[in-house]
Amino acid sequence: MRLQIGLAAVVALSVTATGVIASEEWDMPMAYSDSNFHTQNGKTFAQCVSTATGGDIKITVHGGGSLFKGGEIKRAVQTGQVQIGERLLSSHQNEKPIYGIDSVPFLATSFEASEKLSKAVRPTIVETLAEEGLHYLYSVPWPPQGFYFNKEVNSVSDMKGIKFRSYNSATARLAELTGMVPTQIEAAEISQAFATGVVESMISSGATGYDRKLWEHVSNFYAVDGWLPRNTIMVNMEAWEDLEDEQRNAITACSEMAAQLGLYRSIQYTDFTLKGLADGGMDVGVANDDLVGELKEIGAKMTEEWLEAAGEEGKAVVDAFLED
Ligand code: PCA
Repeated sequence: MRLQIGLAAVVALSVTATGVIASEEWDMPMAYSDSNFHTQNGKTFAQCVSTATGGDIKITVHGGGSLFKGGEIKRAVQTGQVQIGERLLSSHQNEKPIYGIDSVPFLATSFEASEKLSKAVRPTIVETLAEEGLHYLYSVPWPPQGFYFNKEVNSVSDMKGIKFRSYNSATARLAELTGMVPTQIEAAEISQAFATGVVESMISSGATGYDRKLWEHVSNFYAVDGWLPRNTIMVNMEAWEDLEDEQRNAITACSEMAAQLGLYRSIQYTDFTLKGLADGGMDVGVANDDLVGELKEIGAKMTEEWLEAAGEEGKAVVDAFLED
């Protein structure tokens, strides 16, 4: 008799549990083209979550800015229009300077350094995002940044007056300090902006130039390895808190997997896409030492400006990163 009661209790409990674990369908806007490794990685993450939760949480990835454009994604997640999304966090540096730490020129210039900086800043970013109603899941670096020009460029003076595509306030500032004229344009709109002559130059990864077939518009790529900006995947805090512990654990495990896989994909994509630019007909090389020297001076000025904006909090992270 006692045993029967026990069994009944177990059954009731699992029914209740099944009742509580409602199935969720989440939309995940991403700003970059479907073929891009970030988007592919987001799809792997979504698949992992679906598998790990036995299909209870289904995430639909919307690539190429098709659901929300890059600039709208953070807000869409914050306001609960979607539950999850990916954003280049440095584009929100004007809201919170700490978000721009990965775009400080010449601070972290390799994949290894990018990972180290990301680890050092993570607690601060987690906290800052939480204050904004967002839960941090993981971030993935873009390949190192280099310049695209439609002519040979050997010094900063060669850049004067060039119409430059920026993607965050750091790239706009870099343009100003090199005498170029910046216009902020999302990656999804790059091809059109170059085709119509709105811009004629940019700094980005080989990956984005390859995705957008930049060889149709420009002739030269100069590797500078200025920095490696990162895309961050974040969840609306209420949606996150509404989940069961087991579901959060499953998503956290998939996030860790996706972070590692994304890093690997980014490294792989670096040489592949630089070769792709060359195959497309571009002159792909490394910026000369004089030019790099001039850019580093500008970088030092921008580092100072960023440290001033980011205050004690930013300085503590940079110090920890440099000491490690
Ligand atoms: N591609 C993105 C950000 C950095 C990168 O490599 C872009 O150009 O918008």
